[in-house]
Amino acid sequence: MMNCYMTNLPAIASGVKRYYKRIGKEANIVAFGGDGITSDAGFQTLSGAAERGENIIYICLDNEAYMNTGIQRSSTTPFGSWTTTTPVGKRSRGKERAPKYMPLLMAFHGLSYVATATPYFLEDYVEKLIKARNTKDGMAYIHVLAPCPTGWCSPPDTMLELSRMAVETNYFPLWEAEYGHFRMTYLPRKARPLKEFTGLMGRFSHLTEEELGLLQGMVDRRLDQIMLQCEGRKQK
Ligand SMILES: Cc1ncc(C[n+]2csc(CCOP(=O)(O)OP(=O)(O)O)c2C)c(N)n1
Repeated sequence: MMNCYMTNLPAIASGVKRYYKRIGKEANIVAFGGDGITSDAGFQTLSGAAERGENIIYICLDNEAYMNTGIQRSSTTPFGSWTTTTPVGKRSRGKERAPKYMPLLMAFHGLSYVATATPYFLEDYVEKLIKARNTKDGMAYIHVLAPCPTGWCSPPDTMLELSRMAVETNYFPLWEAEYGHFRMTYLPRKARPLKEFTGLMGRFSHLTEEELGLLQGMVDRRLDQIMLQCEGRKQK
């Protein structure tokens, strides 16, 4: 176990892996980073390590804001969400921008393995961890939606429900890409209305029907982008 600066987690993990290789030891090196590290402060070193094909397992625990410094917005904070730096009041209605979708960005680096996961779908997550562990020829990246009741303004016991509803509403689709071959690992038979997810949290409670519609549009477009990758495979 080793701690490092936010900006250089992927570089440190790469170095540790290379050291073990040099002394002839097989070791799985697992890097855990928040969404702030992954999508903002450490994005450059992560992209570099991915492009070099470093044989590490990188797990992003995405709670959609910089939580331990006081709930500031990150690149993955969703549109409309309240955070302390995207307040809700007369002049601001939460985050104005769409989030950066890290898992697809990482897949487009040409990684050996990329997957999304969330704690409610635990068996799905475990299978993905096993595939990541078995990846011996490049980076394995797993993007985990890690609900944070404190930062999302919901009761403390709602963590698993948030995790479940994020998937059932298609807010957070579960998929994997093995060597560029995309596959949905779970697809709700009939998606639940987005409100059943957003309504569980105070961070979205100010949204009007119109704003919710905009967020729904972003959710739909993201799913379309993922499905396009899966279908591209079928056509071959
Ligand atoms: C180079 C650097 N800049 C700033 C900080 C201060 N800092 C510590 S934790 C943190 C927020 C991390 O957010 P995230 O990666 O999303 O993880 P979370 O707290 O949400 O789990 C920041 C800015 C730091 N440790 N190192």
